[in-house]
Amino acid sequence: MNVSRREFLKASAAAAALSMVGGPCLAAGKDDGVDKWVKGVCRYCGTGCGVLVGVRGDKAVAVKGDPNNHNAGFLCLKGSMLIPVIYTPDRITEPMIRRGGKSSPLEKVSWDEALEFAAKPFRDAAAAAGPSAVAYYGSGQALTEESYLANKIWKAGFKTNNVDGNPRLCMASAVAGYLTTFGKDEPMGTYDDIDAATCFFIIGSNTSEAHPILFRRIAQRKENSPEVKVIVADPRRTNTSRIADMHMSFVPGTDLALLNAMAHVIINEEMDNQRFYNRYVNFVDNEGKPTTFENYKSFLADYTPEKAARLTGVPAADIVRAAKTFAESSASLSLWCMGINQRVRGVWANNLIHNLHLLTGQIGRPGASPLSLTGQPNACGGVRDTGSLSHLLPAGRMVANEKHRNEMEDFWGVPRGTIQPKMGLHTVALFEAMAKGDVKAVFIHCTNPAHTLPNLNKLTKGLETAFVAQTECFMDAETLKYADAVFPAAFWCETDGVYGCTERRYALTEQAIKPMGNCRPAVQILMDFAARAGIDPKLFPYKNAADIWEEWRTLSKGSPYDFFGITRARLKKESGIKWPCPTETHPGTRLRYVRGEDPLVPADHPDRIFFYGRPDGKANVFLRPYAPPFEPADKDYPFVLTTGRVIDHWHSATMTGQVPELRKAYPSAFVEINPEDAKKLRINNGDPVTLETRRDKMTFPARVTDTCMPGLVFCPFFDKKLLVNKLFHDAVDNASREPEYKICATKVYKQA
Ligand SMILES: Nc1nc2c(c(=O)[nH]1)N[C@H]1C(S)=C(S)[C@@H](COP(=O)(O)OP(=O)(O)OC[C@H]3O[C@@H](n4cnc5c(=O)[nH]c(N)nc54)[C@H](O)[C@@H]3O)O[C@H]1N2
Ligand SMILES: Nc1nc2c(c(=O)[nH]1)N[C@H]1C(S)=C(S)[C@@H](COP(=O)(O)OP(=O)(O)OC[C@H]3O[C@@H](n4cnc5c(=O)[nH]c(N)nc54)[C@H](O)[C@@H]3O)O[C@H]1N2
Ligand code: SF4
Ligand SMILES: [Mo]
Repeated sequence: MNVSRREFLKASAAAAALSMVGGPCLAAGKDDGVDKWVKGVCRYCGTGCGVLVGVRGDKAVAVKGDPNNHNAGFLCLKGSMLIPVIYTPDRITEPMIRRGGKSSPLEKVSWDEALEFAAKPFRDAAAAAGPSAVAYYGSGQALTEESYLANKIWKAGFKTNNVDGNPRLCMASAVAGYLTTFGKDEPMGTYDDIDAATCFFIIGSNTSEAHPILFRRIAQRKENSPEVKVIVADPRRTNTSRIADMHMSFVPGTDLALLNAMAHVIINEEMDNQRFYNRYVNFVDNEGKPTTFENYKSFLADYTPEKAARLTGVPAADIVRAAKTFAESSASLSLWCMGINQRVRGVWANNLIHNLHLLTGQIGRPGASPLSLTGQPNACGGVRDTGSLSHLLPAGRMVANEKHRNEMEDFWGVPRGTIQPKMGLHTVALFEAMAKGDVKAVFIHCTNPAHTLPNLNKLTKGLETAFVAQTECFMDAETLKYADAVFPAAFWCETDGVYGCTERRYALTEQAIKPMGNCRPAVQILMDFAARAGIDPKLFPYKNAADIWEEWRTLSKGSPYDFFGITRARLKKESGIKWPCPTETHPGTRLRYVRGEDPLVPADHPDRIFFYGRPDGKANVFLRPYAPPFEPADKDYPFVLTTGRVIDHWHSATMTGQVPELRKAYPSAFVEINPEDAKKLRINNGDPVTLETRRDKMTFPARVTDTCMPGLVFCPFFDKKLLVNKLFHDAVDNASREPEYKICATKVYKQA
């Protein structure tokens, strides 16, 4: 591959322009060649765009943006090219097993044989070594009904809390950030805030490539209202910064100091909102113990803009300007994603963003909100809300809380004491336990860990050692190499279920076509598997996903996640509803925690805002110091390697890689390197460049571009021929247990 900088810029501009293509993007035929349009949600990102799937005969032939959903009919390129993904010859359509162990070939077998072959090792492991010898590893791309069901089967059926999934690699720090600051997970704002904000603070999010349709809305807001300011804080000068009034580039990991310095400026320049925080905020130290505003102020004395400038590389004047813009705008909206979450101090970074809003009162008004962007289409609805992680239970409950366990046991009709009081294994610990033989059998659903876990050379040992039952749709998935039993899952519009996106919005994807070949909906697979694994079928008396939704909706009633009013019938008619939504006539909630907006705040509550997640109704401002990343650059490994996404590929590219147009846009991984560094190392565009870390080394084609500052290199992780995750350590945040995919130290040299 040999891309010149000009060609690259041209290609990215074209991609960006294409992602703004609106209206119908038919994959085949015209509107009039379609028998019916079936309502759904895009398969890909947490933007959660509404789609209409055009069906002719028994085939899906087209997809277009739903004009009645928040995306107003627009789709990005990936979303508009979903049809060829369904019909790729790479689809898995039959169950498969490996009879002779991991090195034997996958053989096609009947459903009965595959289910029995997979269930036996789970039965045996649980009988021999106890419930903690089995596990479920799920996904923020699974449908809500699937995750809710799996969580129930494992936690109440197998009696193990070893239920985790890829949201641990993604949203765990945001979850813990909302929990520690506000007492409950999930944002208070919605996409409507974009149309009201006058300052956007985008930090650690490449919105233009990872949430293109939201980026379109932000860009439009700015174009229509020139007074709107956009601040982008990202070590890389990504496409997102092209609409920015101000781009702050810093050494990865140092943004904790940047955020504290912004708070310092806000207080010292008297731009804080004392009336707001005196009423709605508790100041707490790093351990969460009460402290005072005065202590907070003296803690911040250490974070002068000048000091922060030396650490971060952002000029002090820029830090001051960013703080002023944020504090003084009529409505400031923060948007962040993996640049903040995938860090050993990801939770702290989340808390520090919340701090800025709580200090200035930029919260609880249209346009003023800390709005964490969710990565996957159903990480919020499917995993966070249903509590399908090793420390959670449904609707904001915690495994460690006896009252919460008892509530779930009573609701599920299992004896008190069934749900284990000990948290299960988080993702990295789970794969370590599999390697040690402590977890002997794992059920993997809708995720591709052999490609996307950190420190792959180490963590794939878990997949080599444990029995792996897996649902998949595409032969391209790397994890299949380790699977002992493979269940062909119905894909996207071949089945039905609910997704919950960034803004607490639940929306239904209706079944548009029959599952291909012998594929089955995952809820069916999970129930058939569990019955054979010896789980009492009374736990899952459902005919279909709609029955599961009905149970889950009922369970939410009266909880802080109340969406009892969101029936399937409503979801069929309406294009998504935002919870809380306690009754069938409630329109859904735009501003959570706000009196007169959020139905869970009593109408006669004395205060306008009520953070009901915490007992005293107040939010926490934390004193969180700067702390360095796990593996900063040093003299032996002098560069920082960061990883992330490109607009046209979805994670491991098992889906986007099936579409020739998307594949051609990014045929292979590459390494972005600054022109200054390239010159010193005599690297030209397209030259083979080796990255060598403490784990492994690998050679990528070079892209010489000033997207990265000197000393920083970037690789996308979509390419299974160049698994960049082999280079990464697996250090995690000690509160959220989310890995630090954004920072490791590396050598960089031209391959002779
Ligand atoms: N096209 C596409 N879109 C997607 C996905 C996809 O695979 N492809 N995946 C979806 C998912 S699951 C997710 S989680 C989201 C992710 O969406 P994003 O988080 O927006 O995407 P990333 O490319 O992972 O990283 C975002 C930015 O973090 C910056 N960064 C690196 N280090 C630091 C740091 O120390 N501090 C700060 N502040 N920033 C830093 C990087 O330079 C990068 O620009 O995208 C979703 N959307
Ligand atoms: N280096 C690096 N690594 C990262 C990240 C990073 O920023 N940098 N980000 C992390 C983040 S935020 C995330 S979310 C993870 C994502 O990591 P993964 O979830 O492992 O990645 P995907 O490629 O989305 O895997 C989804 C799998 O499900 C399959 N699939 C698709 N549709 C269906 C379906 O309907 N049913 C079933 N059963 N299977 C289906 C796909 O073929 C694919 O194999 O990656 C993490 N890894
Ligand atoms: S922005 Fe996200 S949800 Fe919307 S069409 Fe693109 S990939 Fe799909
Ligand atoms: Mo993610």
